[in-house]
Amino acid sequence: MKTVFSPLHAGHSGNVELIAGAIVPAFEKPSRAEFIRARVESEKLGPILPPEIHDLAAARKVHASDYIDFLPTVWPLWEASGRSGSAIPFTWPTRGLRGDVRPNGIDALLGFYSFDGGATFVKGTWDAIKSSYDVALTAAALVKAGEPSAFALCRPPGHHAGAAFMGGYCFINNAAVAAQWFRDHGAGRVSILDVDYHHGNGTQEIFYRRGDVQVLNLHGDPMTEYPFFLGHADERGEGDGEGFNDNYPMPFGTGWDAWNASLEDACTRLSAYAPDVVVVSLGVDTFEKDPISQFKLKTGDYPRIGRRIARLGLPTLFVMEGGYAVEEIGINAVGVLTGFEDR
Ligand code: OKP
Ligand code: ZN
Repeated sequence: MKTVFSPLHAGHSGNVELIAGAIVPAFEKPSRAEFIRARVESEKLGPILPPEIHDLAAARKVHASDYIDFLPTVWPLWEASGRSGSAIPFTWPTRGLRGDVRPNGIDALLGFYSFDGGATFVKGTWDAIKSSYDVALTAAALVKAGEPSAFALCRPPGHHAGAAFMGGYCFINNAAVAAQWFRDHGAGRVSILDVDYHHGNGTQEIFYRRGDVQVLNLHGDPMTEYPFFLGHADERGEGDGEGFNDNYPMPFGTGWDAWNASLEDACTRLSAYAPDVVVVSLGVDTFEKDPISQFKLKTGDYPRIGRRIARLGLPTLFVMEGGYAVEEIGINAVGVLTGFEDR
């Protein structure tokens, strides 16, 4: 399997986040991608290719154009206002406030275009976002050209980013961009299978009213887990999208047997939908030792996930999302991919 990877992710570094009442270095950090890249090499998964550079047209097909225009301006606006450190949103237009009026100034705009304080900018962040997008599109093109599968080693991740908002370490929704790109290049139907520990609220929002992209999500129950405000089982899609969104919320402590039962059900629904291509939002924060997650999957479970996905018998694009047990995420992510290849 070919991997697409860009070293530009590394400029998105030194960010901080607010967690449990403390400001700490962000868990989403460059070493994550480096551990995965190193494991791709040591396991001889296949060649590692640089991304082709794309314009932002494909991003504008799933995101609001004004949101995409905003992202590269964040750091310049932040610096122009005399700031340093990390640019972090802190005020949101929640219930009772005006979410329909776009205000001025960097603090207002950061809040207007986010749902939490988890997507933060440093100087190299936009170049990293853009490289992650280029990685996803380049890997998608490999699958369209006939590769049975490809691995987009994206960083930063994407599945929390919605049509017009960032959050949860995510800016451009790489999996959604890729799914839309497949639709625009000959695929009649696309399925997105999101196995990250956290609900892919952005992906769900983007496709919620569409029947041409099926979205299946396995994740920690939002009653107790981030992102808290989406990801319940009764969210089944609306209008043309009714019946094409499926959520599998699971409790803290979920291990392989229960998780696998959800995967099996999702795969059954996916096969019934009979898409032309599958996009896997590949998070490995379901791992028992993940520092911010509460599932109990073990290293040996990840190849089994890959094998089950391979049994779908469909062209498959893997798009990297989360996973924070830094030492092991390379082993677990690449374990899914070698499992897919049954080796
Ligand atoms: C991204 B992905 C906020 C703390 C909450 C956010 C987790 C984002 C996970 N500062 N943590 O789905 O792995
Ligand atoms: Zn996650």
